[in-house]
Amino acid sequence: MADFETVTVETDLLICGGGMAACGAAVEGSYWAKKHGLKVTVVDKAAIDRSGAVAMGLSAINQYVDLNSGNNTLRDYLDYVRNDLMGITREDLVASIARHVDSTVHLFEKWGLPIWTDADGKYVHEGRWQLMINGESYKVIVAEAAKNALAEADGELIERVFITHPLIDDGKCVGAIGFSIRENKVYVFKAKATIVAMGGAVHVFKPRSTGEGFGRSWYPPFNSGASAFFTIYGGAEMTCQEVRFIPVRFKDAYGPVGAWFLLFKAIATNAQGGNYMQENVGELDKWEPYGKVKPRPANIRNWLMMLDVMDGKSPIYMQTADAIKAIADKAPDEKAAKKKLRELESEAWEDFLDMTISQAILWAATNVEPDKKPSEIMACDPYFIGSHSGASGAWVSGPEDLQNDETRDEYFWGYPHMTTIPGMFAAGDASGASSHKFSSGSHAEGRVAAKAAISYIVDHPAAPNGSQAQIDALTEEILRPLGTFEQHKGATTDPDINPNYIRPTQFMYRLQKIMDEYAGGVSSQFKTSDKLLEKGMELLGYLKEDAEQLGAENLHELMRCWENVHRMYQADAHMRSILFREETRWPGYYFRSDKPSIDNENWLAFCNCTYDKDTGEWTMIKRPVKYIVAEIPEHEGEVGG
Ligand code: SFD
Ligand code: AMP
Repeated sequence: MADFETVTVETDLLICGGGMAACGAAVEGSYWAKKHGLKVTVVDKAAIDRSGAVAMGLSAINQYVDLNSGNNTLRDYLDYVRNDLMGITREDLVASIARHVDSTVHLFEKWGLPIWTDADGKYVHEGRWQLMINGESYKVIVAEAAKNALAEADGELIERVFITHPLIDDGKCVGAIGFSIRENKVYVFKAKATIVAMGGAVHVFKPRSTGEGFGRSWYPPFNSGASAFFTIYGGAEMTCQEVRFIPVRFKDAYGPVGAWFLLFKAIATNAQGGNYMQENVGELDKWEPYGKVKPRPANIRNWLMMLDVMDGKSPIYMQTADAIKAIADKAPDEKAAKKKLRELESEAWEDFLDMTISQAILWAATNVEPDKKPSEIMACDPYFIGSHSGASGAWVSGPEDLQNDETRDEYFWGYPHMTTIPGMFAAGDASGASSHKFSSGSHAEGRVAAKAAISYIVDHPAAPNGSQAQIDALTEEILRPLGTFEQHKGATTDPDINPNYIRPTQFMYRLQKIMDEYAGGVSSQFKTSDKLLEKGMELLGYLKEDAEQLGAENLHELMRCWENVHRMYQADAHMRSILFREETRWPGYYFRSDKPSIDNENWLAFCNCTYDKDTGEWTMIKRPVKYIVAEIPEHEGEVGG
């Protein structure tokens, strides 16, 4: 095996990831770091101009609370999120983000993001909380602002370095370790505070798109659970690991549906033309009180559709043509109607060209003209994305001013958005129980976390000392797959078939098969049970043993190895949490056939867990759900506000 050089980076604030949350943290963190003469370092596995979930762009900003208009209050947004997650949410965290998100959106516009405006110059809303944008270059614009802020504060950006593990010293987070995916270098980051912002996890479950379409997914396959593993392995308390997100998407190329349901006011029907949201309304009685709220929670919308699918009433269609016609028919005359039709057709295509290009390609490949015929939609494979309508992530402290006597002891421990490990903060998909933050809210959460991390550093100025023994042990473990492959590659004529090692793709297929069949994946119609989960966890145990035998031919494969180890820990936390929560609370996300109903009496609670890396033991913890009752102090501030 080639020799590896070790590069040690000493910094004050380390930001792991270069996506939406990290870019927010870089901008805000650099502002406060400059004031205190501190250094900020951002590290990403890719190039941040086009990295993470927003790499391809987006066609909407899904969190804009519009507080200044007087149309909405923070309380309105909290009620929306609490109901959409069937009661399980940290209102203090949702409020902490929601009171800053509008200012973040205004910054995006100042930095050059085209937000649609109407004839009066007002933002065009996709829905009550969502704005339409021309977002193909969204990430490039946000990354540029982050880079400028870093440069202005003498910070640094390190790209193409894959973070694998946290460095922990005496129960505190003192940095991170990883390796370059371009050169034979191990990177050791020593930091006084670290923000985890490496996104969520995809491909833990077998995707619907297999074979030639394997790479297709809605959430990006290159977000592979690094945040979850970093916090789990560091010993941080995790929350809502059972709350996966299953988005309904245009079939086989994963185009989002929000613009169609909200902006185009389209309806979806079963193959017989039946509107399942109306025809299955009786089912809602079973999921009180959340089944009856409006808008129906995202999982309930899924569930009513799945009932028709299980009844053999597929395909399910998004009635795009009817929706476009209904809007065009409102035009004053035929000429205006024709013009409106062309406008709508281009908006329909742009919706995907700005965000999920493969959907536009598949539409073209299957002669779809959205103004002429409907398109199939379906429920996707499960994702772990705490920033959308899922909730999985690390358990973090709320801001002090949003606590009350009920919540303070449970939800506040010193620094907003800090995990239970001192010096380790989390934002975006990395932090849990604060759903519906999306791209803008993740950026805002990164800002809040960075400001808090700088205060933590000012209060704890001592230089971090990651133990050399820990660094050496982790370096050996990180590089081991390269040695394993090198040592055994000659044992067979086909490098893929070798009794001495398992290659990362084979490892991932095995993980996905276990999750798909035992933890309620696509092929088991999202259903599982205690017996299935227990068997799945037994098989996951063997996979964990086999992880010792991972083999990597080069740096790219080494990254694939660690992506899959990260996915495996996300899978483990997921199965344990579904088993721990003895009810079905999110039909449409997963259904426990041994516990088929919601139990608000016993399970209106958070399902948390911790992992001890030294013993390999998991501990499950039940935490109370407490809501904010008092009037919520609003706070609108520019960077540094
Ligand atoms: O409608 C490592 N999202 C949407 N949000 C919106 O506001 N509007 C939309 O229209 C949205 N739509 C949408 C969305 C996402 C996707 C994929 C599609 C459509 C197709 C959601 C947002 O994108 C999402 O909420 C935020 O991006 C989450 O932000 P954050 O920061 O938690 O994750 P990230 O941006 O993916 O960044 C993660 C970064 O980490 C890096 N990384 N770096 C080093 N080492 C490792 N081991 C790492 N692992 C990962 C990544 O490279 C990345 O830079 S709609 O469909 O929902
Ligand atoms: P999606 O395209 O599914 O990611 O949704 C984008 C945004 O629209 C998210 O905020 C969703 O919660 C919201 N949304 C999508 N479909 C509906 C619907 N049928 N009713 C209300 N909100 C929706």
